[in-house]
Amino acid sequence: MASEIIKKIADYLVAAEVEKREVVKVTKTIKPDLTVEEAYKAQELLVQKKLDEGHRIVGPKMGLTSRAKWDQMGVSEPIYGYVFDYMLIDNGGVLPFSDLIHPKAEAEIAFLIGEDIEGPGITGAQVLAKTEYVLPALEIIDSRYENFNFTHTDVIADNASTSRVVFGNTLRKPSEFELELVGATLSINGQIKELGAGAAVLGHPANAIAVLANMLARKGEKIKKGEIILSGAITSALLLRVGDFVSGKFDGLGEVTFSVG
Ligand code: 0L1
Ligand code: MG
Repeated sequence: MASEIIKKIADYLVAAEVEKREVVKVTKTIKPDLTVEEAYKAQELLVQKKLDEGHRIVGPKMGLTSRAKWDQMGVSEPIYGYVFDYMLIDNGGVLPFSDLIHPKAEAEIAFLIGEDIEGPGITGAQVLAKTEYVLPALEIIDSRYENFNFTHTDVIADNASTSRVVFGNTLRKPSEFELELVGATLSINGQIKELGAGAAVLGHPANAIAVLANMLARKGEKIKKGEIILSGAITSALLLRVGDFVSGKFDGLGEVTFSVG
């Protein structure tokens, strides 16, 4: 049973998303000593609220999957959140800026899961064996906190800044690739602004999905067949502005684009 304060945190963050306004971080306002366990409990309540409203989970997503982000945040573990159906934007479509607060885009490889994956002890190789397809994606993160100013536990409670996702149209078998070597560029208005390779994500994007399976196992949950899971950012996130045309190009996986309207 969640405590009143955990419910208050979930309500605070849902309201910020719905009202499209940034808020001061939870650890400065509601609970300075928010633990990782409490933060995931608040995230669970937030997720349940969305399910109760009739939204459907597309899949979990991984965040903070690069060493650079860990060093920046002073942590050594990735985090997860959930992508919902209302967050999807068609490849080539328009992201209405007025729906969000201060969106940023990052390039990621997504995994379409072919069989349930149940931790603990899952490895990247096991994830690859149970992955039906991989596909390119652009994630749009939109922290509900002012100036993206948060701690590790704040961002967990805020559903890992999850906001919108554009999936590419090319589905490929993971066996066709060395995913750690897949290069990606992230361009705005035709200019490459960021680039990287799959290895930026815990050495191999499948490792991030393995970590997710092992984290979910701690609460008796598993990755489910049919889920499409973002494995974490290959590039840094770029702040978006109205009028931007955003393109992510992935070696062998194709291009994903959207415009900011
Ligand atoms: O998807 C992500 O890696 C975002 C994790 C949260 C950190 C951020 O909002 O920058
Ligand atoms: Mg991400």
